[in-house]
Amino acid sequence: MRGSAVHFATMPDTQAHATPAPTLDLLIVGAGFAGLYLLYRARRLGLKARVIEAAAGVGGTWYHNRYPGARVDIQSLEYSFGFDEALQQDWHWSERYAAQAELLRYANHVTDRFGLRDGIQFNTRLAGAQFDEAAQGWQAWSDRGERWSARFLLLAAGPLSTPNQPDFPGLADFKGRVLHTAGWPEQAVDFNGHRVGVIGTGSSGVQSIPVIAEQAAVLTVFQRTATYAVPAHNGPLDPELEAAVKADYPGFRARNRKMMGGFGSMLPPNMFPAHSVSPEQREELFEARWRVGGFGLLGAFNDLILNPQSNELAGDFVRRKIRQTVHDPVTAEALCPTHPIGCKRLCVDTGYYTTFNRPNVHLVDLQKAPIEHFTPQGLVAGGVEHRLDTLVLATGFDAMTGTVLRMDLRGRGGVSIQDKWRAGPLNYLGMAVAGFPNLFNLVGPGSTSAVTNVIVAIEHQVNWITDCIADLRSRGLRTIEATAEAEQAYVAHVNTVAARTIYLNCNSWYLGANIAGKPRIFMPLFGFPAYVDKCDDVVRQGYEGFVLA
Ligand code: NA7
Repeated sequence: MRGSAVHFATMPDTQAHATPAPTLDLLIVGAGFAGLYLLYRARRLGLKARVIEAAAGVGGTWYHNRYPGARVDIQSLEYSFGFDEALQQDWHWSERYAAQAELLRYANHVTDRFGLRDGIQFNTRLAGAQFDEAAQGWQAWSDRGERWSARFLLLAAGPLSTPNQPDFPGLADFKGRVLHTAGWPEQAVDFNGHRVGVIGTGSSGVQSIPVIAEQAAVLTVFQRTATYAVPAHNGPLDPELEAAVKADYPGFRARNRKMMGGFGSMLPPNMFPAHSVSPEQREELFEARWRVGGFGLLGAFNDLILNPQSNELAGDFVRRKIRQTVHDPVTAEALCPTHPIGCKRLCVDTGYYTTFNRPNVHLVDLQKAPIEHFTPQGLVAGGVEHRLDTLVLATGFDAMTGTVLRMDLRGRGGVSIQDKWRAGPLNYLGMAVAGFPNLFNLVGPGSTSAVTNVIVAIEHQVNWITDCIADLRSRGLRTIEATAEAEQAYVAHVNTVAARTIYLNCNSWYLGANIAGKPRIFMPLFGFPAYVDKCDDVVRQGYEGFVLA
């Protein structure tokens, strides 16, 4: 057991002398898929749990990202819960890639099917929490001053939940409507007759641009980095495929868990490198995967993410597709990305490149014409004023750490998470933080979340964490805390794995490179099966790397 002297500098006064045992076993922050499954699991284990959620409803990312065209980029038969056989048999996805509204219906269905709603307090944002040495638990408070005490604090606030709002000069003077894809209004937005500008060409831009273009009088796309998009070939879910998967859903889930990204067993990667076949065969293999659509293109060969030369062949294949699709050669060239494919998350699109053949759509290459400032009527880029009625910021997120770093979290000795993570998000197993006992951060830095099927990652982490808590309880133990040594070694491991890939060779949100001043460090762990093995091994070794007390 560690020392107990602590000064609760930021905790509300009434709690400074609180020492009784925590009233909750678990305080869960967030009612997205991770928070919902945590609550389900906690209740099955007889743990007293409460979820607090900043939004007015469940669904997390699918609650907030209601922009036109928003849909999942992993097939819905895969991007869905596998923990309950009846749920996965009963639920029917209407499309191969479900749209946001259907995903939100699914989140609500799961909530009500398992009677979870009464365990969730909506419109409540966690403001801060302090580890209470005397009570061996967490004292937490909301932005409205409500308070909770819990043995464990489980952060399920999402890796992509704090929108990136770039500070463009003069934006406050702009008189038109400003929308962010990650905070879209609930009511449908009408673009008819509008001059619309979209800044950002990641997944959110790539999905929304074709839909907005159909309505807007003029759409101007402001692109800082050209993106790779592969076709989704979305459509109604094939009933034969659905029946085949449902005939052995547990087997299908198990096969997916063996895949690097926790999905993709329907089209496994070819187990030979790109240079082992002739150029003609290579082209055929890329073509075959392009026809299927989705992330499978990156599995055309087993070294596309590892070998820059092989990666370049895949990038070149997509660039040729872009040049074949986009009629205007100048626009086509500007749309051709130059960074390694897959280094930033690949976009899965419906009609993105063809949208640039529409007469009402214009591309502004910000590399050549940077945004200078906003005016009341629009924005000036490269000396040219673009008049806009509506501006859509598709500028992404302060990913993986942004939401946690906006909380006033204090561990042992009042050390803040901001100090702890100043040089980057130290963590062990992508869940625990030394000096912050009984705190688990889900699908955050060090987890495989961002480079896997996040629902598979969530189910694994929730199972691991709740099993751990049940185990501690059965042994009469109150705290679990990662050691600083385990944490250092783990973060080094995450970066060693990344260094073997092409993931360090671009400015992605995986590296925090999209946010000025954020430490450049690769945050997700690549490789789901090895991560599962590592987590299992830690348990087998008696929670190696943790101190239990
Ligand atoms: P992303 O993928 O981070 O994309 C954000 C886009 O916004 C990207 O093109 C950025 O360019 C651009 N951006 C960001 N800041 C600026 C500024 N200041 N000026 C111009 N352009 C800017 O976010 P998404 O919401 O599209 O997708 C996030 C994830 O959600 C996605 O990966 C899927 O997992 C689902 P950059 O590339 O940084 O030059």
